[in-house]
Amino acid sequence: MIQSKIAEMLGLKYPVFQGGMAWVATAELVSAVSNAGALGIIGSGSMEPEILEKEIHRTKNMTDRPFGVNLMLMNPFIEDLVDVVCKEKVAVVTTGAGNPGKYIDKFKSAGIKVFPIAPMIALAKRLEKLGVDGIIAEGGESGGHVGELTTMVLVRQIVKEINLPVIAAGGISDGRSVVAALALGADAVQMGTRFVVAKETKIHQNYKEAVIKADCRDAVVTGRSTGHPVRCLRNRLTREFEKLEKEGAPKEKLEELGTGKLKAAAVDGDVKWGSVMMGQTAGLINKEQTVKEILEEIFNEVPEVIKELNQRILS
Ligand code: TUI
Repeated sequence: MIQSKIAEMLGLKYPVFQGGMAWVATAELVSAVSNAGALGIIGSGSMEPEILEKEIHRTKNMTDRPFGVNLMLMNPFIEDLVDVVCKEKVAVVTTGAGNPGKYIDKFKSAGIKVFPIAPMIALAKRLEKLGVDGIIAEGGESGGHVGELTTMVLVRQIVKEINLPVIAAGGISDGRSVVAALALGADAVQMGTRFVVAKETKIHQNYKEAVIKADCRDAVVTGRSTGHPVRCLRNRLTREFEKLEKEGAPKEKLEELGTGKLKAAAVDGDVKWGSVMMGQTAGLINKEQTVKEILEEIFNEVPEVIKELNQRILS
């Protein structure tokens, strides 16, 4: 057992959040993660309110353990999605791709614990003042929409300057990287890419195979010029994107190229022209396992790594 304020607050066996990945984190994965003792989180990034409501109900039918919902703040239905999570009184909300400041009071009134994702210290400081329960410090190694700083620097800075539990995210996939996050002062970790290849994850097999085959350097960032950089597998889509960016194509044209591409990869299995979002840890992940196997493997490794460090330091 690892002492963790967040694990204690939420009644978790493992101090682990599963990243709330759009099209990937549906009731099957979320309930498997929560049932295994970590925190499953529904990815509502692509959902309309009625779909999210249904997904919450499906998850409630598959687990009695707490679970969360990730709200992607650029979702056009965000106001209604906020109302759905408050009505359903989910245990936890995480937010991404924006500042959730104006919704915090609503979440708190509904008794929901709030953990915004912050890719920079300024946002973390603003949110601390609004009474959030912790900060997910997500470094640029992660998949999907990324910030500029690395996990190593961002987590350290947020732990130093914020007086709240910090969840480290980005680049974490095994026992050693969990120990590294704890050494930086994180209270818990969030993992996305490792759960993409979980047996319970209901996405196209091509997507999982792409993660398993990928090298760390295959997960590239495109879209910096649009203000919404995204890390995903280098493929025909990213090459076309890079070409258009170099030519100085207008933002609208670039956004048009990206539209619907995550669904194309996750649902239709189009790993050539789809947006196969994955973090750099894809290069370290090489097999499909159940959620239980993933968590057990990681947390069997943690004490071994700490023992090894103790031996090196004391000898
Ligand atoms: O949100 C994510 N990862 C995502 S969202 C997503 S869907 C998408 N698809 C295409 C283009 C863009 C998004 C896929 N992956 N991670 C959390 C995260 N949040 N990363 C970065 C941020 C972030 C960025 C700016 C959070 C806050 C923020 O604040 C700006 C402000 O207004 O202060």
